[in-house]
Amino acid sequence: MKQPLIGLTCSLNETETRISAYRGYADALLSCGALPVVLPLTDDIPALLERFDGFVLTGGGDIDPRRYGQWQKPCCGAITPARDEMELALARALSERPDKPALGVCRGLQVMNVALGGDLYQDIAAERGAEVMRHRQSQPENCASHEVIVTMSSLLDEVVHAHSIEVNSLHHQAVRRLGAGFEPCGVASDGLIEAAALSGHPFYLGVQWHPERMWEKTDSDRAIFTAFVEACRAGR
Ligand SMILES: [Mn+2]
Repeated sequence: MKQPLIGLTCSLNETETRISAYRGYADALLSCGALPVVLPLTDDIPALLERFDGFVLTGGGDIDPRRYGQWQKPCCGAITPARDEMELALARALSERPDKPALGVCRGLQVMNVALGGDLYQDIAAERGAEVMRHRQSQPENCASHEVIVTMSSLLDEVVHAHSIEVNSLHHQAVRRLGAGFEPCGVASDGLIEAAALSGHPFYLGVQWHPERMWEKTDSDRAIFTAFVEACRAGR
């Protein structure tokens, strides 16, 4: 059986001397029969599309708000312009490639949304205040802290086969206005968008939580990686 080659976008450290990816992505993908590779920061997106069967836009820090038409507020966190540049170009290119599955995790969901023309809350607590619940959990990262209601017949529903799933929550930003064609497929009970998929694309899915920290013990999170790898194997 074909072992899909999966590119993982990298984090960049503060001194911009190291690229890395959280180990859970690699372990989850290996466990599903894929071969994950951490990508460099490059503007040669066509070369990546040529070689890799699918891509994970990984978690990380905040996107420069200028990328979505806002000035940076004090509540926004640290930004990494070089990473924004590469990931936004990749996410945009992937939106036009139905044969290349894309999975966005946390920042990755936000990158997908901004690439499609949407925008973000720079800080949920500062901009939405008391009307939303706590999305930066105090529990350990591999424990669920809130529910996500799954949109019936959405891609997420096809993947997890559930009306509701329990997820961890390690974010301070969130999708505000959705980009073109990006449709919500999971929402928290306070109404915040927790998952979205690009209509017309077989597998362009972003989730606001971190399945790479839960997949070993949570069926719905393991199912996300399994379905993604299956889509990469099929080249759809
Ligand atoms: Mn959340």
